[in-house]
Amino acid sequence: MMLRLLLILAVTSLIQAAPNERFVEETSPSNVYRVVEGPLTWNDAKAKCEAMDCKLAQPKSVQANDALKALLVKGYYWLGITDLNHEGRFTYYTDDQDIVYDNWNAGVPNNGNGTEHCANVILHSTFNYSTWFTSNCSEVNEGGICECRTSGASGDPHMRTFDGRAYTFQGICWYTLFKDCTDKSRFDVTIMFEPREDSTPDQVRTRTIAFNVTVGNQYAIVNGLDVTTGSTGGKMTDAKVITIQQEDKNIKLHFTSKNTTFSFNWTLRLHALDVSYNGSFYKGKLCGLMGNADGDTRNDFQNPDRSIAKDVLEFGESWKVNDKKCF
Ligand SMILES: [Ca+2]
Ligand SMILES: [Ca+2]
Repeated sequence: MMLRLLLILAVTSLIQAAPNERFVEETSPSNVYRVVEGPLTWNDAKAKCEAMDCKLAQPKSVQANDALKALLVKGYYWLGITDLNHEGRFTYYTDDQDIVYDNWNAGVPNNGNGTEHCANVILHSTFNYSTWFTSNCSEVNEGGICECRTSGASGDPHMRTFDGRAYTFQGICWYTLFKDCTDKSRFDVTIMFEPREDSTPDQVRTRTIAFNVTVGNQYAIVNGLDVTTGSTGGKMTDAKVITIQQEDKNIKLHFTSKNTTFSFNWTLRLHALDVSYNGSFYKGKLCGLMGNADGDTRNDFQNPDRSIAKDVLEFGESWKVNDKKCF
């Protein structure tokens, strides 16, 4: 019993530790790379990624590969690329498609002594380079790199809750993306959707154009690439200030409440807002379009009164912010 409890604790802390991660903005919804530390065989690494509803990484561009390399400390980390199915022809393990990008080290892949069928990426400690190699899949590496879809709003807009439930919702104007649903609500995040030009009377399509973060008496409104921050003059809370970094057409925003850090990555080009958090206090205590973050996808469509909505439309519309004007 004790051992079992310890094991559960160990697994929980692994998840909550939110391993170092890096967003990849080339896809919509965006991917995020996360390192799982080993020692791990290729199958171990694959299983660890899949347990987080992710897959072993399949970088398909220089940018993606750079994002992944930036996470490495030192050593070999598994990738989701293999020639197990057909010697010499490397494919993505999830769909067996030929790889479209590679960063092989010179002379690789060469199948080593005839047993090297799984790709890994190394950060060389002495020479400070990182390229791809192959190994025997049952060897242990320092870890693996997982590729995960992020939560948030993107594209049409496609929504993905904190617990990983994906859905499409076509609301117009402001909605509660998520908020602190405890009695002492410390923050809320709202998001604005507008109709896209390619909408027809029969089918409205929308996109995300702005979001608003309010933490205690501080707020930040991000509208396209315009950022407005200020104070509502209300009471101070224990929540820390909102921090914002702007890089080209991309805005990163963070805030911390109750030892939990919420991170936003806004990519204007894709109209994609990715959200993640690190910390355990808000498990099951959030509400809004991103669900309650209790780890269970089935109860994510809750209305503000906590009843389960009968469909996506009812759920989405129940989170409309009625006292807020559209731009
Ligand atoms: Ca091989
Ligand atoms: Ca849930």
